[in-house]
Amino acid sequence: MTNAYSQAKPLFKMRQQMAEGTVTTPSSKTVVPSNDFKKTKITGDFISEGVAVADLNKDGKLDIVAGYYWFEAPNWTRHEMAPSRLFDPRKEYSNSFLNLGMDVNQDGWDDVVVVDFPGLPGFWFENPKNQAGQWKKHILADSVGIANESPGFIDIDGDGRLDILCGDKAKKQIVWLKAPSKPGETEWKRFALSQENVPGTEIFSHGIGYGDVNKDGFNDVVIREGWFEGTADKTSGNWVFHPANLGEPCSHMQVLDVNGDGKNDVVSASAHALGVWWHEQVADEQGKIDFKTHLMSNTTAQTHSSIMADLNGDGQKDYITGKRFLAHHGRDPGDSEAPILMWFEFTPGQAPYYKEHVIDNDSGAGLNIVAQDMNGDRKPDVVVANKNGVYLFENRLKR
Ligand SMILES: [Ca+2]
Ligand SMILES: [Ca+2]
Ligand SMILES: [Ca+2]
Ligand SMILES: [Ca+2]
Repeated sequence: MTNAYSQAKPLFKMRQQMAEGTVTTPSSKTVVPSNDFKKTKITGDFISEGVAVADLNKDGKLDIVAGYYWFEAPNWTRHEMAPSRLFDPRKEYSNSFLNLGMDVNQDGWDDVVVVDFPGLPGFWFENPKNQAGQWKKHILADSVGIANESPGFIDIDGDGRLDILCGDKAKKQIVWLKAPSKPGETEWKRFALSQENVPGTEIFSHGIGYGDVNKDGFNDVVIREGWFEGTADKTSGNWVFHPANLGEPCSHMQVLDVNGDGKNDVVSASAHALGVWWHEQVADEQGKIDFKTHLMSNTTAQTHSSIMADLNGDGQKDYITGKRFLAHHGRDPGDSEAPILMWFEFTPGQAPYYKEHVIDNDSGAGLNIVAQDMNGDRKPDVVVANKNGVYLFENRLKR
């Protein structure tokens, strides 16, 4: 699909040399977990590579959702929303790539949004309000085939409701699916940001994000081939594309000012090869926005999801990523290595700009990660689901 694997070879070679002691670089890191997180194995079954949290039975406790299943807090009793099965992590994909918990129809009961295999329409399961039986499945807007492998759950129009930022594989357009905004509404509406036939919209595209690149007050869309300049109108379909080099195929792209120079940079992680990078915003000779890529980490490969959350309570959002365990069933470089879950602590304006911490080395991450307070201590906890199972990590970091 891409030449990501060939691009990754020099990095693997470098790490091999590091292991042999012939090369040392500052990016060489220990992979011993920090013990700052309490791990709970919800299940070792492969049921989903997406995960969500929501209070599905309205008992005041957040439950964990993974695909067609949910696990009831506090004992994580498994329930099925609709008929499904366990999948074989070495042979197949599941029917659930990314998940989101939200009250879609605003009836007071949290529902579950599921992004299916890339290119297929997403759907949501309507909460049956503690009644027995299957959850009703609703297809998301206009059967848009969600092309990008890391669509974003982002509030695009600022109405307080999370929407979905993605590529539409049919029209090859950057679009967003607006969450229903009125109680009782069930339809998600498709709005185009870019024109048709733009980069980053092919099926299996890797890398998309949202943030204000040029600091004009409007968020822009970043893809690895460049950025679409945002305007006040989120329905115009004419956001201008500016080509720029934002590195290799990647998962969710995070827009933040890493080096504290007032210009927003982009952090990305390789979806199927090796590398976590920050792309420093610079100006080229004509004064146009360009990016200079810096390697942050080569601790683990297949970092197929990321999320930002302030884990240590210092007021700065941290970057969380992990290895997509058996991403392609064991055919990728580094697949036999430990499935690591990790976070990066940013200290803008000071060197070093980031510090790497390992949360765990036998879980990894799937296609999306949840960072949310699960136990009421006001610190974000981390929840993941992938071919290795479903895991909760309770945050015990000291402030
Ligand atoms: Ca609902
Ligand atoms: Ca919204
Ligand atoms: Ca902007
Ligand atoms: Ca910067």
